[in-house]
Amino acid sequence: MNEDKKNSAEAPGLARRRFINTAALTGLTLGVAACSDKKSGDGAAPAAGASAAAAQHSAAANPSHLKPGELDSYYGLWSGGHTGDVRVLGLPSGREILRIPCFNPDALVGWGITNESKKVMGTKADGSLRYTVADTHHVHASYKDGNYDGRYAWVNDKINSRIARIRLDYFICDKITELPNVQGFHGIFPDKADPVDPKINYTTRVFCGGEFAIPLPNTGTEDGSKYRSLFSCVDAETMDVRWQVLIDGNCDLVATSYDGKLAATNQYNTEMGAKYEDMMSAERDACLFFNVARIEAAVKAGKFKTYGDSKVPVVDGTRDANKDPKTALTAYVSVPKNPHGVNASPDAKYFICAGKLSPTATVIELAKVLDYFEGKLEAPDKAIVAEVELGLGPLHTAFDGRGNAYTTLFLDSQVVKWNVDAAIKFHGGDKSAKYVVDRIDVQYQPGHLNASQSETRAADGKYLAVGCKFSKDRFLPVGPLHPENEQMIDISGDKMVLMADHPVRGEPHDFIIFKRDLLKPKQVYTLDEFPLAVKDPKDSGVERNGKKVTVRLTSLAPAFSMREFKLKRGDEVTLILTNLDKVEDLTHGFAIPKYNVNFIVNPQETASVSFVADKPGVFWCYCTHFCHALHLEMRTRMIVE
Ligand code: CUK
Ligand code: CUA
Ligand code: CA
Repeated sequence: MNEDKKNSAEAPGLARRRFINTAALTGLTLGVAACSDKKSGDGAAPAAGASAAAAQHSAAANPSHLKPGELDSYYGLWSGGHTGDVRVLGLPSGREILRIPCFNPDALVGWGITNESKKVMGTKADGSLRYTVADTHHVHASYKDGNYDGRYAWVNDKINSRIARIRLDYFICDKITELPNVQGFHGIFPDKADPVDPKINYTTRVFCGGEFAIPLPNTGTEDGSKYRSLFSCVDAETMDVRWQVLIDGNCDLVATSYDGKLAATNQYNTEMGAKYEDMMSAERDACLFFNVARIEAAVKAGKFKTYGDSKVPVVDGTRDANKDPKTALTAYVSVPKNPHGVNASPDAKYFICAGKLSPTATVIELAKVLDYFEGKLEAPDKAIVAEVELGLGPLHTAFDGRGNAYTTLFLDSQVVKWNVDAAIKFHGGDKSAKYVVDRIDVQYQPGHLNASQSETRAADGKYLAVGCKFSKDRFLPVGPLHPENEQMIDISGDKMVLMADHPVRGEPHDFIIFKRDLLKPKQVYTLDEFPLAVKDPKDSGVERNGKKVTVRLTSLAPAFSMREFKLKRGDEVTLILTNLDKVEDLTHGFAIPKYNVNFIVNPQETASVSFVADKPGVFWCYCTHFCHALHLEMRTRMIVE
């Protein structure tokens, strides 16, 4: 792999634009060397990669170099992968500003330690956390009028099929829902409008794709032909699962239309294979469209089943049950071999599926899909308006709002910029239409990419971030585990220009980038947000009810409201701490030695912990978050008699 990639980085160009043949895919991991010699006919294919290094921004004019004290102009929300969190970056600098713990415990804030966070995360009967592993891939935010409205973001947990919601006023996870009868919950996308009610021009649903088929209900059958995947709809406000659709094949990523009428998932396993050879045996898979209004009408009409313990209505979206387009809930548009990624263009007209094992991207016109559902188009495949070659291993696509698409080529280690209208012309027979506009080498093996505002009607074509899965030689070596390389590219001109490399802690997948003025974050909580708030230091104290003891405390730099508090061995203690400091950035911590307790309270925040006082002694509870010149002196004694 090293040699291949080195060679290809040094000598990019036409020779590398090749088909992947199926036989070669056994060595898929970066199997560039195994490709056939056939050249792609992508019409233009300028060998622009070679000039990329030369064209890098000079340091002086590089927009990613902010002066000290200068603020970024964009927020980026990044998934954290199997760290289970969401990261907030400032762009174009690429500086990481915050990690928002969601599914996994987090030592900085005490996520998974406090009762409040445990309630969000979910606990077992004994009060311990239900899960402490997760895998976040896709972050998307709530919409209004085709742009982000700054209310929420959602992220998936692929391991345990959970969806988490993040409040974008406080940048905290406030709800987590586990999807029933689903494994490998992967793609996620909020809707942007209601399919029926024009007054609802904002997000009310979040769609979730189940990637791994399982028996329904999951009884441990070995017979893979009985396994099924479900596509789920979660209520954006209540976070309840509204309905699910039984489908043929699997779900991967998810996209939604701007009119709210359509959701779609790309399918790489239409074969419903249990082994990868089977999953790649068909020449074409699909992009599966859901008619949201019809599904909800079917649920209302009681045309559903339920599986196992779940009460969630499941409608039938299989091919056999949906042959009549005029009543169909679903439409399967065929897409070449194991597509990965489905992305909605900012002009609201197209969904684009990348081929992954095919060097192509498929452009599907949404108006035609709607025509199909009205019986005005013979077959779902007639909605395909372009299928063009881009290069090896196309995965994800972003947009600049000027008619251009940017697709990652995993195997080629490139981003290709291509013009959607020109691709449609080329596909329509105009072989003079040059749809490939530019290519740039990236370092290395890009997965997701996204451009500023790309997933909104307000795509602004300024910056493109590329999530390179391998960084290899781009940073100082730190042993066998490499960071990933999030690269920043300026896409404001005709040519893409590499601005910066950023090492990021593994293992992000997807991200969104949007203008900073779309968010109005609050920096101080209000006491009333917390039912347990200790609003006055005078309310501090130890309240005993048999063995159950409640300790109420406040913090105000540089002291806690009690200098010491007394407990008896065996007490079942709940300790509630309210931070009465109102100053922005004045956070306190609270650690109890030998009791495995540490958490923080932000200004005007209340948090609580519960534990059994099973170890006698004197325990210096101290402030762990630097707050004041007397931070080290900020302590209280817990005396367990
Ligand atoms: S998937 Cu990771 S690179 Cu989970 Cu969005 Cu395509
Ligand atoms: Cu309070 Cu440090
Ligand atoms: Ca397949």
